Amino acid sequence: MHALPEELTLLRDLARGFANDVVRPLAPQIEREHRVPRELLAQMAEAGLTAVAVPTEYGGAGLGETGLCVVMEELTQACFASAVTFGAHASIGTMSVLVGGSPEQKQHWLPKMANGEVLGCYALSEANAGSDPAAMTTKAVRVDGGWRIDGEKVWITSGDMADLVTVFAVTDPSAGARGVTAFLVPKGTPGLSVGKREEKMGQRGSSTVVLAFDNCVVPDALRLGAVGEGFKIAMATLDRGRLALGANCLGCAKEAQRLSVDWAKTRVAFGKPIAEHQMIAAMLADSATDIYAMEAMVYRTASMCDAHVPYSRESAMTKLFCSEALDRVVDRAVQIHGGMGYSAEYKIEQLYRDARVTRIYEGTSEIQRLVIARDVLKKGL
Ligand code: COS
Repeated sequence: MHALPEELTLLRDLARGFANDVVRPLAPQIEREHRVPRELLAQMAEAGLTAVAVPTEYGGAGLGETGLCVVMEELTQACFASAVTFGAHASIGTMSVLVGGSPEQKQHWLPKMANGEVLGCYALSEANAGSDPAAMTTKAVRVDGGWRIDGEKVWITSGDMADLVTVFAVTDPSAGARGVTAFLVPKGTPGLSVGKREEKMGQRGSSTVVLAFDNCVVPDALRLGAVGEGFKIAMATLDRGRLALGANCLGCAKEAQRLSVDWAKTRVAFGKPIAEHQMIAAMLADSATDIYAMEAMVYRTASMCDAHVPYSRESAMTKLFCSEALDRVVDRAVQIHGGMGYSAEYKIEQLYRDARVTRIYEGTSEIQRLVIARDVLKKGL
């Protein structure tokens, strides 16, 4: 484990205690019922976890993206779906308001998001605009005193649980990415409805739904950022989200490795624990090395974000590397467990399924390579 400053060590201990005492015992039920209870989010808020990355002037703990990564890493070790549900709110839900909000909007919403009174979510993707969100067709047109939003967003994590949706819509169809504007839509706004819920390969407890906007009118005061600035807000929020997702991957990889080490020390083959067979030991060594690199990337990039230096490329690198390294780690974990790694009776099978989507959501590996390559070609090394 890397060295953390004292306040983050305290946070890690708090998050670890919460993850082990509260989340871990619930994890089997969450997987069985495909549902993270809303009460769990309330307990996370009560423990102070939803406030971690919110600045102190808005009622938060001011521990930045580094603090958020610490929490994400710990929660994921106990239950990936719970960590993702936490992230839909505390990462991209809340951070979109921090990134794009006016001082008044931040003053109004962030304290409530920090204390869990208002749960956020982030609605960008559409059925025909996933990797290329500038191709979105959800539109917002000016009406008396505000904006009317029409369209459908898909793959929205916690869209059914959220009290406040950050949604991106086209306000100038001729302007491409520069014609997108962001809005906040509170739950209960007429015209906002929750549609189909996805049945997924993994992270089954985290809800993933369609959000429909039909003649949904919001006042101009709920416009987030300037007209035409929505795409940049979306991307800057994803810079943070991708980094936090790296921390999810790190947590999941640690859990898989811990289970693999325990298994390798106790499972006997050819008269000795399989850990004493060099081919198994080599797998453990490779996973340990992957985990070390993941940890280094997550916390280095988080420190860049917190120091307000440009980190989009590094965030994409972290997301890319961590999601692909996680795949290697869970794959080795299944291999080390042999038949038991393929059995639904053991957690490894779930971790293998939970891990797969990390190479897809919040930007596929291909998109991360595109972001990195563009930046390298523009700025050099
Ligand atoms: N932060 C702030 N602004 C950014 C940015 C970032 N990280 N990335 C891009 N922008 C700005 C650009 O500077 C550009 O602004 P100007 O028009 O003023 O120059 C604008 O946004 C458009 O950028 P670009 O031309 O690079 O847009 P593209 O349409 O080519 O898209 C990619 C860029 C592919 C990187 C983007 O569409 C993307 O990330 N796609 C994946 C989306 C995704 O992750 N979806 C998953 C679901 S969300 S949970």
